[in-house]
Amino acid sequence: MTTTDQAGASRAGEPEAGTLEAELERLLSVESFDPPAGFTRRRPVEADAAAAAADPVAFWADKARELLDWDTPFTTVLNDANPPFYKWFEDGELNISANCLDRHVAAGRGDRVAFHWAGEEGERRAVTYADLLDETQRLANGLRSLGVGRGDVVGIFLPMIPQVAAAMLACARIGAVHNVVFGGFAPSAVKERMEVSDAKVLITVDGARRKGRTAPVKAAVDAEMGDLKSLERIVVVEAVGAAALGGARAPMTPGRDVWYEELVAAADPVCPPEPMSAEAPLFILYSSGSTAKPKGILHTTGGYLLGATYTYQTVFDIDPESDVYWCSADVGWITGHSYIIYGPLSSGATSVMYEGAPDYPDFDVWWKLIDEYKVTVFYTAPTAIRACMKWGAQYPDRHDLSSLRLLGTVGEPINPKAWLWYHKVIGGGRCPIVDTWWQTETGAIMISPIPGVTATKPGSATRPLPGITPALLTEDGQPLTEGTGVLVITQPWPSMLRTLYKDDERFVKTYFSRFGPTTYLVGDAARVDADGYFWIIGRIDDVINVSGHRLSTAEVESAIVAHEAVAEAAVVAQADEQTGQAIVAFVTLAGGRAGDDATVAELRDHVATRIGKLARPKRIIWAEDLPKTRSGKIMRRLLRDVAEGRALGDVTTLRDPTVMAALAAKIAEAG
Ligand code: 6R9
Repeated sequence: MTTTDQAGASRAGEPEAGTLEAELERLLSVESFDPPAGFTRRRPVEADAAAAAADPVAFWADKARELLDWDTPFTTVLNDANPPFYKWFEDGELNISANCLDRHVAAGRGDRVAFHWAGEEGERRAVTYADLLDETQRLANGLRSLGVGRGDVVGIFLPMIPQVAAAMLACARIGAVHNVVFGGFAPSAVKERMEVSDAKVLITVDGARRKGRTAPVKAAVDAEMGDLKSLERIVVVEAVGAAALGGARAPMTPGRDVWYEELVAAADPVCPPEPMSAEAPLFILYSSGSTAKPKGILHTTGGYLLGATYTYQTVFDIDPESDVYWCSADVGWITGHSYIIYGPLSSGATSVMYEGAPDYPDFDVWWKLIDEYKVTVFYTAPTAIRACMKWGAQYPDRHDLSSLRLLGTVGEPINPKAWLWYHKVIGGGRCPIVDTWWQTETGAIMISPIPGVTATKPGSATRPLPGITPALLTEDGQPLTEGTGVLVITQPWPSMLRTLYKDDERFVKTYFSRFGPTTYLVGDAARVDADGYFWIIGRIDDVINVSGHRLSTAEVESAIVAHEAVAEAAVVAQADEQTGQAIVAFVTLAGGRAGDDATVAELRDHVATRIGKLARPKRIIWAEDLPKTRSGKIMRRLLRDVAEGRALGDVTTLRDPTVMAALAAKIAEAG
């Protein structure tokens, strides 16, 4: 692969011929990409779409029998008597950890690697299915000895280490409900989530490493959690040890705290899996929503596992014999739950689990790991791809990425330029890209290309998967076959959320009141084109109305970042006397370049040529960095606040809270 560093390519808006930049510019005019000729599917899918279209409920029943092992077969498939409280496979019983572990070991595949774990300082560890089954059984018994049983909530606050998989599966084994909190959250956020979910036990770690430093997690947890009544016990993984914590092991409170390693070593190694009702709660996950109070999204056993397993195998076309899969998300997000833990393990696949950041010890660490483990399928987020673009193609170019056969993205709309960069620089032009649209609430991927089958259009998640029925409605609920509208799902699907934990009322109000109890309100706006392809525009509140024309922040952002000087952009609306709303763009330039008036004019012209004059940003604010949540989503709400001169709201959920102060200072300076 010969590519050129993009920084070398920019000359007054005209990329030099033969450079990567010129090639990306050229590709921006290509609307649709057929499945690459060299890509051969490993799993058949032909029959699924027709079967699902003919009878979705029967389709899901067939898949549930084919893909999952049941202790008690179900006789009813969907109970829709009391919408929106749907039940799937309700008289069936199964255990998720048995589906993820025992059945593979029983079939003689215990030696297969479940996780190739890569530590931040270069450590390597291979965890086989047999290893994980052993640890899961012991931990399950250990948790039982601490009084955890069916229906009890167990908090999990762990970094990306193999114990996090054992912790989740141990809960599933004994019917406990896990509540994983992203390891990057502050202990106060952990406390809030433990409190609202009545967690009885918390599994955490002595310390967590990040980019060469060690955070004393247990000490910080202690400082917050002290007075929490419901929390009876804390289990502590000794991941970093005394030396990394300044000489002393993590503080332990006698009678309450127990070392994970001691608990596991002392436990009975055999723990038969509990047969669970298909509708038994599996986990609660607090969503990174745009409102202040987090929503405790509740998923149950059978339908969730079916959704995760079916979509994992279909969308990532996984052959567990030969593929090496890597999802770079954190297990603390739904993507980690469904596509690091449950989908891959239920399928018996081999994954990479990486502890660290993409830019430590150097910007090429991801590509180094892909080369080392010969990763075949890689799944990441657009924001990460844009960061890699900013660092430059020289980092991936240092490594052999020819093992890759399929690439995926998730989390936000991907702008065509990042899509094309991913396609060319990482995928070498030969890997299909699956842009997967879904949510914490949906449990599993809903709209996505099927690799090898669906022609892709950069920026579109393409078409719904079999058995999934998205639709567009106008503001007043009229169906739209083409154009822009509010995205809904018209029929229940197995992996849908069942409720918000202990808050049925908010569940109904949030998702099933605007268009009635049988129509799921997604919260995103979308466009459907003449080919029936879905283009997710963004959250409903991210749509900007300029002079009566609806524009999406994502669309304008995409146009801005298509300019070769731009690394990243976020667009928000600002109230405007003339046009109702006006567009404000926060822009980070590539290569640390500083913005000037000429660049402002150039960017405005650029947007005008790409979308139209009315999409031109009224203001462009140069930003060294943009405010992002820890999962990498740009917090436009905060940008609206600074743009409109309001006091800064809560910035504690930001990955880097100082970003906002820097932006506010910049705006004050500009007057
Ligand atoms: C899986 C996940 C859900 C929201 C969703 C939408 C946005 C996710 C997307 C996408 C465009 C994609 N989103 N995937 N937008 N294209 N491929 O991210 O779950 O954290 O709950 O976020 O993310 O706005 O509504 P979650």
